[in-house]
This record gives sequence, C-alpha cells and structure tokens, in this order.
Amino acid sequence: MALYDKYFLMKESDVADYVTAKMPDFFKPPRKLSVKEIGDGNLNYVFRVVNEADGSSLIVKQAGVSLRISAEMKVSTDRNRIESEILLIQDKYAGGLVPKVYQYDTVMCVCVMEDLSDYRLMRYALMEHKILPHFAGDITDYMVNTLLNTTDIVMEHKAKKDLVKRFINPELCEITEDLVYTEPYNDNKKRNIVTPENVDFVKKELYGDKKLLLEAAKLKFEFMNNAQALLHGDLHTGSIFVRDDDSGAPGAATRVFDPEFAFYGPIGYDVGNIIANLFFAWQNGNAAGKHAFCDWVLATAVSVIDLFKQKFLDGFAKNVTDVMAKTEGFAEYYLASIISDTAGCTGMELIRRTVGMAQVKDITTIAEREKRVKAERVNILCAKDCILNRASFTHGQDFVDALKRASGGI
Ligand code: SR1
Ligand code: MG
Repeated sequence: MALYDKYFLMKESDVADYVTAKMPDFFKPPRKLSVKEIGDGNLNYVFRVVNEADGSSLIVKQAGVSLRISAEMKVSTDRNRIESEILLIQDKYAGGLVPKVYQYDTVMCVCVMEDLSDYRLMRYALMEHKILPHFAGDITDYMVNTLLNTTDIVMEHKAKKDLVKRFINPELCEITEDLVYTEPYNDNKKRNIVTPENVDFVKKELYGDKKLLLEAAKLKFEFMNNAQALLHGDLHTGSIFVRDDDSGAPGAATRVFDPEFAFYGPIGYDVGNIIANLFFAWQNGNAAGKHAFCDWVLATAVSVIDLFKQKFLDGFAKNVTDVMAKTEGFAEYYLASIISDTAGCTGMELIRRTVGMAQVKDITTIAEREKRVKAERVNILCAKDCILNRASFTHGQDFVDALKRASGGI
C-alpha cells in the first residue's frame, strides 16, 4: 500500500486505498467501497466514494499539477490547502452553507469532505429553468457572513493581516487577472473564443472602446490591490449546489463550495459574480421562452443586492470593532462603494464568460444561432453599462434595468 509521503495524481482505482489509509474509521464495516470521478470543473479531480454496504459516502478532491481545461496551464497544487482552510473558516461564519471538511493533506493535495450528492449544481438546475425560492436569502447570508466578518471593520487588524498572508494566492489570482481583467479586452494571448457572427461587434464594443478599456484597467487594479475581505473568488453558479427544497432533508437548500480562488480582494467581486451568473441563466430562459423563470431570475437579482445591503448594514452595526468605522455615515459610504464595485465586477464577469476562454453552458448551449448571437451582444452591452456607469448603481433594480436596457437596444 502507498505511503502517501510523495505527491502523485490518483486514479479512481487508487482512491479507496487512500481513504482506507487516511480515514480508517470513517466507513464502518462491512465495507464495499466504490469510487467514481465526478469532477465537472476546469481544474481538479473529484472522486465520490460510497460504501455500497450502507450508503455512507464522502468526497475526495485532488488538485492536479496541470489544469483539466488546458494541459499547458500549470497552477500550484497549494490551491487545495487554500480551499480546505477557507472552508474551515467559512464553516465558522456561515455554517450549514458550506461543505464540512473532514481532513486535508498538503502532500497529496487532497481535501476529504462531505458528500453533497443530494444536491446538484445550480447552473444545471437553472438551465432546466428551476425556480429556487431560497437562493437569495441563503446566498446573502453566506456572502455577508463570510465577507463582512473577514474585513478590518470586524476583525482585529493584525489577525486580518495574518489571514491576508495565509491566503496569498498568486497563481489563481493570475488566472483571474488574465481571463477576467485582461484578455477579454485585447485578446493578447489569442485565447478568446468569439462567435463568428460577433467578431466585428466585439472588435468595436470591446477592443476598440477606449473608455471601456480605461474603466476595465481601473477595475483590474482594484481587484489586485483592495484587500477588503476573504473572498470565495470564483462565486459562479457552478460553485454552488442547490437542493429541491421539498426534499425534507435537513440543512440549507444552498451550499457554496470550490473556493480555491480565495484571496483577500474586493467584496464586489463575489457579489458581482452572482449577479452576472443569474443574468446568464436569464439569457438561457429567455431564449427558451420561459417567462416565469425569467421573472424569478430578475426578482432574485434585485433581492440579492437589496438583501445583501440590508444584512450588511445590520451586521456592520452589530459587529463593527474599528473605532473610526463607527463614525456616523461610514457604513453607508463603505457599502455604496461595494455596490458600485459590484456593478463593475458584474460587467467584467459578463464580458469574460461571453468572449473569454472559460465560457458558460447557459450561453453556449443556446441552440438557435440567432438567439445565441443576440444573447452575447446583450451580455456585452449590459456589461458595459454596469462598468461605465457603476458609480450610479445603488439598488438591485439598477442591475436589472441595465439588462433590460441592453436587451431592448438590440
Ligand atoms: C483556467 S480556469 C478557468 C476558469 O475556471 C474557474 O472556475 C475560474 O472561473 C477560471 O477563470
Ligand atoms: Mg471551480
């Protein structure tokens, strides 16, 4: 049996032995372990291990040296430690909304965690046009609790700086700096994927728009330099599990996972990712003529922003420790800048998923060509509105109005 004292990338056939060696007491006898690789992301390998004798199960997630999306892209396997450690922190602040970590292993770059197989990926539920009534409430609890509690507003400042150090994540941040904040605006690495019918549109509206390029550059440096809170860092609907709320199972209907892009950055990056990915779901529903679903998506986007604001201000008043942050008017000032950053980040995510190398199935599976071409143009126009006018975004309705303006303008 392997000693696991040196890293190797496991295959399905290695995982049962690994679990038996590392967690000898987890599966009760009689044991008949089955293992299946179920990874769906761009980076890692995810194995589901089930004891067929009693149905108990867990997840083994291992970081590979090169990425699944591209063998040429190499990223430090330390991302697995970052993910494991942030999940433990988030469990403290937003318990019940993240998977439990049972154990992590910095040699094999493995995190062993709770199996959430009674949940499914939110993106796929949205692509079936499912309405998720608890989503806005759950995700705003998650965001306010994980983000506000890791800021200088609440944390003792030296303890916060310690976290900044622990979550320096240069290689994963570089992916975001390239894929979100650079390539969509100039295709400098020739990795953009542009639908042929939209090539001229993209040249004019993105590569050729100097005002947009300047604002995108400002947002890039905000992303790199505003160590505001410990972010999830990749909070799209493929990083969220949801469950049919009528299942009667205990626990929240929503679980947020996969925070390997975690680092100290601007809060608006996480919130903006949620809004942009709701808009992708809206595009998919709109192309399929699912009007009730689309209305729910827009109402949810409004609620996400407005509930976030309300919960953030409540949490701020209850938990603020910094003496100067208690100054009258500061909480509102601080929150207003988060909402305008959120608008900017919504725009950046909308654009990068439309023309960058990592696209989203909500858009790429729109089968009717004309509808897909239009959806992409609407994404880009909506994004530009969010980025260029971000200072005037204050409420959830402002985000939805931007989508409606863009949609009406095509
Ligand atoms: C090379 S990784 C591409 C994308 O997948 C991840 O989920 C992040 O969103 C990243 O930008
Ligand atoms: Mg991921």
